[in-house]
Amino acid sequence: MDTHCPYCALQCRMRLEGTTVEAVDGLCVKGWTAAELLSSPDRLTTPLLYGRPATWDEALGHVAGRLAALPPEAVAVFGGGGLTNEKAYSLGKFARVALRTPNVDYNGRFCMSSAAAASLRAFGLDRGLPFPLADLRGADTVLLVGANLAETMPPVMRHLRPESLVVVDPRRTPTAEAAALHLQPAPGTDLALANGLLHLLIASGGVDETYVADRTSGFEQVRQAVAAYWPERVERITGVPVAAQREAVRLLRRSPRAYVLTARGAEQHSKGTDTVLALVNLALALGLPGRRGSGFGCVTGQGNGQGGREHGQKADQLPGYRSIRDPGARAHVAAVWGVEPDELPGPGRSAFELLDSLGEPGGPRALLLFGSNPVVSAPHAGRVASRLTGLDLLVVADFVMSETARQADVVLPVAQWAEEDGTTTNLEGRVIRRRRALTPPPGVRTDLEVIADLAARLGASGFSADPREVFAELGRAGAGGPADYAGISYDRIDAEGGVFWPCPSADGPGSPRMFLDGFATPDGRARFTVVEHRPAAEEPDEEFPLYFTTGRTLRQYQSGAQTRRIPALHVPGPYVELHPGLGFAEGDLVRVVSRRGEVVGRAVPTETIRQDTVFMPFHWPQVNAVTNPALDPVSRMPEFKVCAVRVERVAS
Ligand SMILES: Nc1nc2c(c(=O)[nH]1)N[C@H]1C(S)=C(S)[C@@H](COP(=O)(O)OP(=O)(O)OC[C@H]3O[C@@H](n4cnc5c(=O)[nH]c(N)nc54)[C@H](O)[C@@H]3O)O[C@H]1N2
Ligand SMILES: Nc1nc2c(c(=O)[nH]1)N[C@H]1C(S)=C(S)[C@@H](COP(=O)(O)OP(=O)(O)OC[C@H]3O[C@@H](n4cnc5c(=O)[nH]c(N)nc54)[C@H](O)[C@@H]3O)O[C@H]1N2
Ligand SMILES: [Mo]
Repeated sequence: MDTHCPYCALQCRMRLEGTTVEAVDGLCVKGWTAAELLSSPDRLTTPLLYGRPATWDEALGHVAGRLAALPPEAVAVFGGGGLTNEKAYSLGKFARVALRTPNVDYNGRFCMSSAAAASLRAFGLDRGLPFPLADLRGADTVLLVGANLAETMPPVMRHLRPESLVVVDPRRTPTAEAAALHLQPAPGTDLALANGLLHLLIASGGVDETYVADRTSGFEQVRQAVAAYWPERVERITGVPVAAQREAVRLLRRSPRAYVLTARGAEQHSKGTDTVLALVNLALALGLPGRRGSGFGCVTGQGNGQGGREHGQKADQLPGYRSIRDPGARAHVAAVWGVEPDELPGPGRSAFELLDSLGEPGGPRALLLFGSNPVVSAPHAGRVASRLTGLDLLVVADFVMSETARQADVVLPVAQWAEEDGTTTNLEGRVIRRRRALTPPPGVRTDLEVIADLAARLGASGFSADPREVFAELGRAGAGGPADYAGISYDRIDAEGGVFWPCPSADGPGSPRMFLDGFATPDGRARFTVVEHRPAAEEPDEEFPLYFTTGRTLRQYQSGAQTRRIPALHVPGPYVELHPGLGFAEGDLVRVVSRRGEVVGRAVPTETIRQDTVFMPFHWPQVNAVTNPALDPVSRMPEFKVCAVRVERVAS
């Protein structure tokens, strides 16, 4: 059976023979071992009600009874970017129609919201990569800002020619190691660096003036603003030497075909949206977006990180990537759902704000959680864990006992990727099929079955558990919106090997390359935006003298709920990458302390990191005890990538 890997947004094709994985075109070690969790002894197969095994009828009856007794605003739903399009759509509809609550958001807020906000502002539309991934192969230069693709999406590396790569990362990662040029700024200073590169580009006469005049607006103000980012000042802010700044601009200037790409290193900041906009400014001045063979893009993260942000599991969104504030969108979607537009709730709280309000006065008293493990992955996780204990009812649907499921009153055992049908939308905007290769173990239900059953118990009709039916409905609900799937069907995906959205008509083509004839803004022009450097919400000081930044390592995935259970992926952790100059030895146990919490880990001294910065992959509990939930004002993205810490030796 041909399907796709359950992990990241690359969604590599794979073939399953029983539970044996065969690669179709190259997989990383996580993909090779993905099927091991299908038959793991850790697998949940029975609903749990306050810790004891229960029947589905008991468990769902209990949940429905408790939910029905609460006012709508007292109930919240939290989803995930790993859920299929069908699940993301059903979950948003369930919140608005069956529960009538505005309180629905998802972990994508932690992932790609800053990039999405910036793309919407600059291009009028957000599709992570507005071009096929394989286009990167033809590039003369790719500026990769805050992305460690050699570990987070290894198969992408075959599309990136080393001599074309310029990597911006506070660590000399395997990706930076493979690059022609590595710029190593202090965490939280990419915005100043981007403004500085634009300053140098302008000074060297490298702006594509024809493109700027024909296809953009707002350049004059940006030209004036970046005049203040002369290279010596940028070196003082970022630590990137003037010569390296000049070299980056030289490489970009002499490249007929170039790309600027961002990922979480640039985006997970309280100024993430502005940082992405600064990089968009640079790309626009070079004339890259919307030109064949060049472009700007954000490398989306989760398995359905793209589709997960389009179908209405976001607090401010209806299906088709429409705003829940837009009266036209409300009327259209309400008609598909068979309700009155006034019955649809308005926008709700963003992910961290939602989690932080749980059990608080005026906040929700019940939470339904599908596809996320926030006890490990949310910022200031200690506070989130204690908010969960203040709830009257916590319901978690998962296939393993995650750290969050452990705190739940009701745990619902659901099917895994290889046991269900559905679609995901990969990082290039290509809608693809996830196919059922195996029957779920007895006692296990699909997420769609759980949602449909609960909706029926709450008296709401029109919730199907059949993925094909849900996909067709999703196409109708999103028709006419920016992410238009109306012309896509399962059969068409099979016939064409995936279809790129927007695809409004069954007879018309999909859209692999966007913006070639114009941007999605009202005047068809891309917008420059004036953005200024500002410090991180928390900068190092005497008490907490080091930058703390977080991210990923090759063999573990996200909160680790899945990959920590696969023996072949074992990584001894948590661990702390730090510079040998700090005086710790390999294997020392160290405590990383911030104003919010602390975590103990194994020291891994390495020359590849800046001396003022320590790094931890976040795949283990407690790492997020340390991080800062300062939010970006536009995207509400938390500042996972920078806060201030001190590091102490733990007496062994
Ligand atoms: N192995 C593995 N692969 C994954 C995942 C996983 O958990 N494990 N998760 C998937 C998901 S959901 C996502 S979102 C993607 C994420 O993919 P990436 O964005 O590539 O991953 P991260 O490691 O979070 O961050 C990338 C780099 O940002 C750097 N960084 C930290 N602070 C800054 C800064 O201020 N500026 C700059 N320029 N860089 C900084 C870090 O050193 C790190 O090397 O990966 C996907 N793939
Ligand atoms: N410090 C720090 N924290 C971070 C980040 C960082 O860089 N640094 N990155 C952030 C980012 S980019 C992300 S995406 C988040 C991710 O963090 P989480 O939202 O916690 O994501 P996962 O660990 O993938 O959690 C998914 C959970 O749902 C289960 N699951 C998987 N698929 C399904 C499904 O189809 N249905 C159901 N019901 N359950 C399913 C899994 O078993 C697992 O328990 O973490 C964020 N947290
Ligand atoms: Mo992510």
